[in-house]
Amino acid sequence: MTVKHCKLIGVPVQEGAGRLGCEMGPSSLRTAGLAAAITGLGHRLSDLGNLSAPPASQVHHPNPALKNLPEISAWVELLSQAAYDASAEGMPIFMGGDHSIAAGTVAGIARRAAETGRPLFMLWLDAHPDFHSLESTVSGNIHGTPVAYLTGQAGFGGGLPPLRATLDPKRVAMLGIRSVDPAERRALGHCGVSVFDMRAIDEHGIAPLLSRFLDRVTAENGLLHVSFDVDFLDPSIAPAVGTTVPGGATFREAHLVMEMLHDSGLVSSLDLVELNPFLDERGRTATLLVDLVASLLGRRVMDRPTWSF
Ligand code: 4U7
Ligand code: MN
Ligand code: MN
Ligand code: MN
Repeated sequence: MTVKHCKLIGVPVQEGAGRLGCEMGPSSLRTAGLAAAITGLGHRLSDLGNLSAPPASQVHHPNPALKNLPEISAWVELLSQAAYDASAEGMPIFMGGDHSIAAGTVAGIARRAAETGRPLFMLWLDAHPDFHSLESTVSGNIHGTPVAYLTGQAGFGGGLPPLRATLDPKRVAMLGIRSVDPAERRALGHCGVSVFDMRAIDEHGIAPLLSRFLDRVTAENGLLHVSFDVDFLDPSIAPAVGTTVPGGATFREAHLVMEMLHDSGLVSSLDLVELNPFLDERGRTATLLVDLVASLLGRRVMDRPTWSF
């Protein structure tokens, strides 16, 4: 197994979500034993601590529904520099925080990738596509917008910082999608993102969908960022999330995704977002996330193959 240098970066942001609590995500993941799970697999670990909230930016946007735009805009600016710096070496793991943090983490990673000349791919594991613009969002919760921002869609000018490098929507795959707003559906219809919704998973199984995407990353010698929203998982196994949507990924589907990602050797950075410890039941969601990260980093039952047909 390849030894990785994992860098934990806590990002206590909750202003992008509709309710309080995601700020405690990094603490909950540490309490559930994330560091020990990583070092126990033989990897090197640096816990870089939590980033501190920057002063709010002076930004204005005509959509009156938007919540906490000056705070989130400042976080995105700070995070894109932090992610750029952290991605010079090793594998950054961003512990959110709500999903608005991806607007910053992936912006920084994309800038780094552009400099290295390798194409950046992104796997978006979520119940939601988070494909609103600042203009189309109805809830005004900015955690519903990062993918549209990162792929350079219109409707962010004057609100979030300009991107130094955008992500090619054709290099984005989404898995687990089951709640899409009308404006998102329209925008996704013609932009090139691969949306594997729950129906696709039911019909084809999660493995062939994922392996086709991973083959593309391999063929282009790409880097792969994984953005893991807790609501990708079914709420029956992961209750600690503000936006529960029934019919999510099962325990085994989620582990299989992580195991396949491990075997691909492609993952270069990771977000763990939307964990709301205030809504958890005796830490079970945080513990599940730690176990999923362990699968991503090489924990396995047996060394394959130990069977044949
Ligand atoms: B998450 C929503 F209306 N689309 O815009 C919105 F359904 O990071 C949800 O994926 C956004 O959890 C969910 O508020 C953002 C809603
Ligand atoms: Mn999300
Ligand atoms: Mn979601
Ligand atoms: Mn959510």
